[in-house]
Amino acid sequence: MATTAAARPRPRGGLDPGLADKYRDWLRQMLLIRRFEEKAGEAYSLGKIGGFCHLYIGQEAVAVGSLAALGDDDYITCSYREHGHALARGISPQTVMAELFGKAAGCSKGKGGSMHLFDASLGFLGGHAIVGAHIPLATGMAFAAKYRDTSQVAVCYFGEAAVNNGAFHEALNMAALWKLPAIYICENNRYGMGTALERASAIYDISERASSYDMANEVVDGQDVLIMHAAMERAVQRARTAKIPTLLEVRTYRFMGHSMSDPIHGHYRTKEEVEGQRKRDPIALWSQRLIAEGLMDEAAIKALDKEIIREVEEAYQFAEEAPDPEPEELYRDVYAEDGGGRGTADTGS
Ligand SMILES: Cc1ncc(C[n+]2csc(CCOP(=O)(O)OP(=O)(O)O)c2C)c(N)n1
Ligand SMILES: [Mg+2]
Repeated sequence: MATTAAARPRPRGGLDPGLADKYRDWLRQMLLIRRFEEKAGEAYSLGKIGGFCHLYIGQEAVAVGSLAALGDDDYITCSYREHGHALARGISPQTVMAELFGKAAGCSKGKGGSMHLFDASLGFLGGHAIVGAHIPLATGMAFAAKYRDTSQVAVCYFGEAAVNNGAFHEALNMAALWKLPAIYICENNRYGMGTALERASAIYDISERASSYDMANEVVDGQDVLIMHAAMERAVQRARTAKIPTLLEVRTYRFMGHSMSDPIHGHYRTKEEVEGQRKRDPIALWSQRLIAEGLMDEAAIKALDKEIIREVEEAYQFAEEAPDPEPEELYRDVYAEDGGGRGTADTGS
């Protein structure tokens, strides 16, 4: 019988050489997110992007490590800081950039913008701007999967400020009670806008909140893509086979301001703190690991980076030249017109 990647024994403390391509791809994806975000930040400063724009720089290993453990049919829902998740899920840089520019070729037809990226064909069901409001939606997606008796799982990404929102508790209670295949990923980057976690939450360890619902939980180092991936594989296994939910508290850090209109540290954190955290840059950590394990060398990483910068440049050009949506587009997608598409209930009509 062939040995699966998950079952193959790994050398102690080392990476599995049989997964070298996958490991290199994680670096490619993290670099793509980083370069894309830098370009988006530049475009925002030039006035090419309207509305809000929240960068994910510093948190790349969370989206890349976790999404790599999912299957094509699974559901994903995110907060407004979701460019990285969209790219890691496979929405093209062109259509994400075009969406930020409000163009018709954007993944939400230019009507969603930075905070509402969407691609139902990939199970990517937003991009949500209201803090915590998408957590019950993910619970509903997990319920749908169980009700239809599929093996899908529903994954929900949100920030640590969302756990003080009633919707979080209602959604987790239901998921635990009904044993739903849901994975709640709290990206704890320590701040909700400019409010430190300890100023807003009565307890520091967010993972402990799962105990209220007798839910499986883990604290995960979100700067290490391999650790993130392993924790997510365990959560996916629990959801798919045992049909039980998990709360992952992922400790990470945002290197930029809350949104493009905010300074990097402001009054709520010091320059020294940000500089200290930058020493655990997930891309640098993973690059060093690949070099140490002999899976890549510096020249190969530089070449990969160059290729990605070119790819992002092309996405930018594409978005610049793409046409605006037609005015009639305003009236489309307001109400569902039929029961087609993945995840839409069969109304029997
Ligand atoms: C219900 C609600 N209240 C307030 C806001 C304003 N707001 C936008 S982002 C944010 C902070 C959220 O922080 P966190 O959940 O930790 O996510 P992060 O921005 O750190 O990724 C707030 C309060 C909102 N969008 N929705
Ligand atoms: Mg936060």
